[in-house]
Amino acid sequence: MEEQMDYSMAWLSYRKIPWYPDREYFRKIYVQENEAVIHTAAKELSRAAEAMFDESPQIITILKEAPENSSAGIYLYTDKNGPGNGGYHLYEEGGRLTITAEEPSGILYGCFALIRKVQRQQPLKNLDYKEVPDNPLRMLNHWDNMDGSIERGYSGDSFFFKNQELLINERTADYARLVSSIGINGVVINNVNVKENATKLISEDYAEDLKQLAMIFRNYGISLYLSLNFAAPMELGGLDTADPEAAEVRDWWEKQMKQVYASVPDLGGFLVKADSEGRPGPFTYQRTHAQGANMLAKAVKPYGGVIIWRCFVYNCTQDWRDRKTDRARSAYDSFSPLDGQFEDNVILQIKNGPMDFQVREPVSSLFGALQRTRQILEVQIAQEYTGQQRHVCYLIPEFKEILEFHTCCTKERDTVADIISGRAFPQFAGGITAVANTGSDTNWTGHDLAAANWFGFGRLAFSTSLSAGEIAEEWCECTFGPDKEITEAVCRILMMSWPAYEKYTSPLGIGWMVNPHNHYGPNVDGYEYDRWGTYHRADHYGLGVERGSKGTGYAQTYLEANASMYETIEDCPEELLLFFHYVPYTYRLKNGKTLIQHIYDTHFEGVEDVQKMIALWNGIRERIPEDIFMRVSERLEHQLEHAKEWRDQINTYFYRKSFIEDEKGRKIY
Ligand code: GCV
Repeated sequence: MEEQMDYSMAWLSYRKIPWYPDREYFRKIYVQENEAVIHTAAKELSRAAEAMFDESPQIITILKEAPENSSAGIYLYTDKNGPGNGGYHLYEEGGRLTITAEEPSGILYGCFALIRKVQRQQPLKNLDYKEVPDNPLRMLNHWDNMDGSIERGYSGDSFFFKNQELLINERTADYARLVSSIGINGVVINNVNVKENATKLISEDYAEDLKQLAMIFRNYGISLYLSLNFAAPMELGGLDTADPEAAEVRDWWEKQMKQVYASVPDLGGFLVKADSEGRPGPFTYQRTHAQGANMLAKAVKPYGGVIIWRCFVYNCTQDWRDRKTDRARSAYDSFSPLDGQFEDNVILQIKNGPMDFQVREPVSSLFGALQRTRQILEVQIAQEYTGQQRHVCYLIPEFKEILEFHTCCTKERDTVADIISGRAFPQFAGGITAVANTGSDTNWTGHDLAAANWFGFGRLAFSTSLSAGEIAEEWCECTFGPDKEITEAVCRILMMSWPAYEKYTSPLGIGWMVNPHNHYGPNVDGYEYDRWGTYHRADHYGLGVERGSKGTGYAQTYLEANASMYETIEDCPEELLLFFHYVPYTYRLKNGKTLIQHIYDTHFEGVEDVQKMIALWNGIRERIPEDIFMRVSERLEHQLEHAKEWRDQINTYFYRKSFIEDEKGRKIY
């Protein structure tokens, strides 16, 4: 590698650009007065210019827009006719680079877009580029606990909490820089499982810290959100009920919210996991989710806050013998009857699939079923079930498929992206969130290539029409510089990684087959006789869960034509075959292979794909900083061994169940 660099700022680790013809613009930055976020933007531009070409721009305050005949430089100002909702217009004309937007946050995003172009050494002359975010809310959900641990965290400890205190330091500011650079505008800092001290985050005890944190976020256009304990009136307030219809409970929340918003007037709102996996909720009082959410929504409404209510609700004490109860149905059954009953500041947060972030799931049937309710799509970049940031698994192609899924809820504009953005039902816009994959590791994400998921999620949330390949390239060039060989190799690794992971783990949408609790590594029957509703139902003849009308009926929760498509085995997309149907091992897939042969073949192929990824990575050894090269290499080696373990356990399991030989006579144990 040509230079010693500090990579601790991920894609914002600016490298020197020895010769860049367009550096001229960066001598002067004209900034509109009185806008903190615009000043942040100018600061970011100078930081980048200093790091990349030793240019220290002069920052000049202007009253409003650029005066006629003004000199060369970069001009940042709001314009009521500019793109709104965080959008921006970035253009070059006569030696002046201008970024205008209706809102200051738009200017900030425009500056980061400009920085990305410089990092990629793209020409700026005659540039004319507009971008408006597709999703109003672009959020990260951290599952950080106040003792410093992170639920499903794979890159060190929390940088938000330690020993029951909030941590506010340089890393907080670095985090704000990183996430705003990719367009994130809302961050939930604590775990949705709100217990013990986290319940007190809304009390006076943490008011001062939250105020400080919110200020750091605010300067970067980010709103702070907290996860809430539905039973706080009891656990914190000493009441003997948390019944949402009880007057004393309502009063308690109103008082509490008044106090919280007095310290952080622009607090975005609250995320609530209720009646799920042991967390308290309205069911205890025979109230509905709508009653629970609306009560909280009324308490935050005077301050412009929102209540984000999770739909991850299911029976986690199921009997594995019971074939009627279907966890997949649960969110739909609980929430679709409540469509239209929520206050306008309630947003339902729906996991992408009906189960739980498996490598392959159908899109949740709640998307499409809900037509009078605001919705947020929840995905997970913390790789809980996709290799835990020890395997490379670039998830943006998966998120693209989810966003592009046609729910059939309207004639046009019926995709998940259309619904959450508000294009399908304009009154009911929401957004997208990801369970975050960051921690205290110097490189933020443990696996250096996992940063592509972090970056990619933000970029995709902002512009859902970007392709996974474009995002991968952008991330790669911002991180490693515009080096063709690196970009080609790394992008190939990224783009083949999700399909590879899918090949060597559980087949055709059935999911699970992991070790219980830690969710890492193969264990085909790990969840088969357990209470979690996560079964594969394999026997001597076949496997899969019958979810058509002769089974649990989950397929029928989709709108037509999707319901028929999933119902009919011949029409069901093959990657989801075992999710929707029990299928004999001898069933022939469209390519003529039997199901069992498909299982064997994909498992061998998955391992070969990891070998190819290793070869690609080794091929760029000289061009990648040594420490990054080594970190990724070690993980790839582990991934290879682990993929073999997956391959052998899965193949052996199904060979022993079916007694059917591999046509190619490979080693199965
Ligand atoms: C935060 C899964 C995870 C839990 C997580 C839960 C949720 O069950 O394994 O760790 O809890 O999802 O999304 O609430």
